Amino acid sequence: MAEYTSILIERKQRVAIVTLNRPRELNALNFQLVAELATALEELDRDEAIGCIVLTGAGEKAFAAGADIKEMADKTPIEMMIGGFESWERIRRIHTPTIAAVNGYALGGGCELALHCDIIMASDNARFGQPEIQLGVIPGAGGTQRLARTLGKYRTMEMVLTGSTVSAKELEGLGLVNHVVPQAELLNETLKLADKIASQAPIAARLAKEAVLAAFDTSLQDGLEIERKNFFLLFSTKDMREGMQAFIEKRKANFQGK
Ligand code: CO8
Repeated sequence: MAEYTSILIERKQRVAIVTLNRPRELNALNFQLVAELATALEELDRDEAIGCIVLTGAGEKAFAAGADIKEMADKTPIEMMIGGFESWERIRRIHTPTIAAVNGYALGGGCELALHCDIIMASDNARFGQPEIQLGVIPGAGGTQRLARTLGKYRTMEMVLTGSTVSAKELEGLGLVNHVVPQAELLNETLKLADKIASQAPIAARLAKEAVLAAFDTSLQDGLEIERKNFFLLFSTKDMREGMQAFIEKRKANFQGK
């Protein structure tokens, strides 16, 4: 693995835990951190031993309190454009299932990073928000689009136009957070879910993720087409033979990722 200064990586069997590690700045996302994160996620994505990636923040206060305002404050539009925004596109293209374990504030780019993940677990003290409007800007890493697709127009407008934060509990009810758990149990509960995902047939998990994400990018017809093609494609895998044979023989499947 490459050397990283702003993130930590830990492996637990088939699960990788990536921790945003700038706790004194509430894990504010400077350009270096986001670039490191993109590189690390790509490395883990290529690693066949990893079946699920958990993303969390160091400390008890924040997942990430947004883009680093001190770094951004005197930037020009061109500097913002060439400063590394493509890292977000790289994060978006990760095939391995990802889970955000949101352990406190997920604000601005921090909320958007959680929204890049496939599942969002949150501690009971977690708060989400897009406070950019209070800084004279708007979300820039997908917040307006991903929130609108999940929460609908009206709740999204309220969040984006006021910058007010919303509790994890409320967002659980609105379908944006999968489960809210006490902070002390967040990582363990997330790892249980991650283990379960990582124990599935890996190619099926990737193609399932791709098919679900297609629902956000394509028409229903195109999405159905992608699902069907992925479904047929899986009949070329050894894991599909193994999964069905194991069912017939009433034993646990032993998936190999082939
Ligand atoms: N950037 C830089 N430093 C930060 C940030 C941030 N986003 N958030 C917190 N910090 C720093 C504080 O400056 C402080 O440092 P210091 O001790 O040196 O003064 C330290 O972290 C602790 O923070 P606070 O003292 O403020 O802690 P509080 O508990 O009083 O408050 C809050 C916690 C409410 C989270 C508060 O820190 C806050 O409001 N933070 C800013 C939240 C925000 O506005 N986020 C949006 C940023 S804009 C954005 O995300 C645009 C996204 C565009 C795409 C992504 C590109 C990467």
